[in-house]
Amino acid sequence: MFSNPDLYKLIFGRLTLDAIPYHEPILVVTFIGVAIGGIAVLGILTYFRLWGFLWKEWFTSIDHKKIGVMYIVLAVIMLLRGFSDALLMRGQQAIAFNGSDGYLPPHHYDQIFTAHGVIMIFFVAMPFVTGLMNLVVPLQIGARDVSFPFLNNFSFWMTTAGAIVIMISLFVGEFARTGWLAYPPLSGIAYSPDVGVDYYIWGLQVAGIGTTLSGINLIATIVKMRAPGMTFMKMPVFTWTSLCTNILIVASFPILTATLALLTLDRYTGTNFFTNDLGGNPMMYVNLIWIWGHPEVYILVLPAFGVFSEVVATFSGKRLFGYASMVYATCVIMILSYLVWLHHFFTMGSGASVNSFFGITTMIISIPTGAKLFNWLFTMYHGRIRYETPMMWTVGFMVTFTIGGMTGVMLAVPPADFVLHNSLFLIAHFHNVIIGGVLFGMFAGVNYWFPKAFGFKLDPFWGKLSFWFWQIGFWFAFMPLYILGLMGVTRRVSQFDDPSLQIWFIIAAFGAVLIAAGIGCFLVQIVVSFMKREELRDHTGDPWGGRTLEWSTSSPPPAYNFAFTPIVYDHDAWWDMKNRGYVRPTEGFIPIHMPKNTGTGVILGVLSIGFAFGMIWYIWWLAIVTFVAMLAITIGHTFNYKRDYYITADEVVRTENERTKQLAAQV
Ligand SMILES: [Cu+2]
Repeated sequence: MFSNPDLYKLIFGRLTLDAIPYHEPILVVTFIGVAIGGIAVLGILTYFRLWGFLWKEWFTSIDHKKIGVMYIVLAVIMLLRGFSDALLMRGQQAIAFNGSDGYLPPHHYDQIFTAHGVIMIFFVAMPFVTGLMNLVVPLQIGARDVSFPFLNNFSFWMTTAGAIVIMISLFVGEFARTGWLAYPPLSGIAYSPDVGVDYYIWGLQVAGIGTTLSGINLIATIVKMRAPGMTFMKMPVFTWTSLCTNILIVASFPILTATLALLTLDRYTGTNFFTNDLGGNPMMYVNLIWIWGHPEVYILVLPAFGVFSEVVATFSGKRLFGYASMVYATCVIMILSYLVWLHHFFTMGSGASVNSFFGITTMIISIPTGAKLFNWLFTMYHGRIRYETPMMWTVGFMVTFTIGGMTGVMLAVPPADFVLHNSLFLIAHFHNVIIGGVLFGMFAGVNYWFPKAFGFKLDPFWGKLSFWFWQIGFWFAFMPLYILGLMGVTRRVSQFDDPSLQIWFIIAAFGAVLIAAGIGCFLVQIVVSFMKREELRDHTGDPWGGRTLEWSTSSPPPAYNFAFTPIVYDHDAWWDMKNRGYVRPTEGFIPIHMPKNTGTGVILGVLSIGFAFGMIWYIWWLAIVTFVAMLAITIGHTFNYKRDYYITADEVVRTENERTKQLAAQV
């Protein structure tokens, strides 16, 4: 069979043993590490017979709270991968001087910075944001779940499937060497004939389906499932930022899907959308990808802004200052984020008029962002501030993000950008706003809502230690890059000739090690908190003295969230209920209609990995079989009518009485 190349090709496409990178020592060591770790985890799950529990209670769950937690688990796992890439890059740049090649040859280094960008944006920041929105929004608006619970489970598994496709490229074949946005013509078949860019395309297309569908789901939820009385201007700020974020997702992710589809046609069928010749136009790709790309950065940071608004009001013990202006600022940022994309390539030569338009729109964004910052500061002003871990991350954000914002305004000035474009100054800037904004926001949100999801707080000692390592590590890691960028050092270079630059890269590498310690402390925080959960347990459901509806439920909330849908009179609905002397109902409970868990989402996720793998390696039979199977299962799922059940009134009574007892015990 193997002697017949045609038959071999028919079965295995372009997959050969050469695809296994056994000649790359770093990858071999990584593989052994991942294999041992994987076997250990599988062994523990099997030994403690946890598979059934995981399948029934988590993998097949259509409960928004559990799906939210699973998104965040995915984000943390991918953070470890994405950050190990960062450490590899920092290490390489710190030692590759004076003729030394370091330990990463250029073709490997290029894959690492490409994978780092792709993973951190699509498989760390996006799942983190989607996870928090899933966990919190239905509770904040007084809903039982999102509008389409099954679709929610399916969206999660498509995102996870995309992450797995990207991870497979580590050990079978190789990843793209194009940078995280795969600009053509480098990403075209002429310059990237191997599988790397195809891994990139199919990993993102699969995950993109999940993202777009969860965007639609959350918009429908926020618009249609608010508790009575919760008009738009009575929605919590986190829900507002989530609404704007999901509008941006639904408005921009289809552009990414279409752009990658055109690149796919160029690579698979020889069309010329983005080629150098035959009428192709690579700059059209660059425009399209940034028409998605810039809204994307606001898709990531708006929910973080929402987290900070909730945290600042709670830990200052004051009503959020300027609620209405906070809402308007969010909407203005949402709209403006669509009008600035060209600042990513002022150097394209589009002329002064076009550049100044995009320069000005970019600078204008700092106004609503500044308004938010002042609203947070005015909320803290004369507040009784409690520096719990979420508040530490929030104040750290205010300092870090503001500086990142200021360097953004510098880059928005076209003449300045002509000098700084694609330099390490730009690298420092976007890490400044993404780490200082998005990541700090996610850590603040996890520390703030963890007790709601699990019933106990996260350990504050390790939480604060993690915060300080991140905060200090960030400045050591990125301030040198600002300086190197001003000195004209370009991004994406794996070796340097000028020895005077080395000290800055060494300081930056030291910063990366401090951040690694911050991540380590976060993992220890999680483990220690589970071990000390009785000590950290919160029986009130409202450990921080919260203001919004999610704090009115028990922790964790029952599967149905609310036995009775609350009536809302204020955007601080729970605070208002507490002030009105809210009394928990103890009778009149009725059966609650609930959707059933289902394995269809997991199965479709697994099949989409098979489909992507078939497309990447030209194993056409595999792509066809999995595609047909996905269609059949989806259609079959729609005919499965036994997809719901009722929680009996007795069960509701039992759960609610348990809670009433807990609360009584607190008084
Ligand atoms: Cu931008």
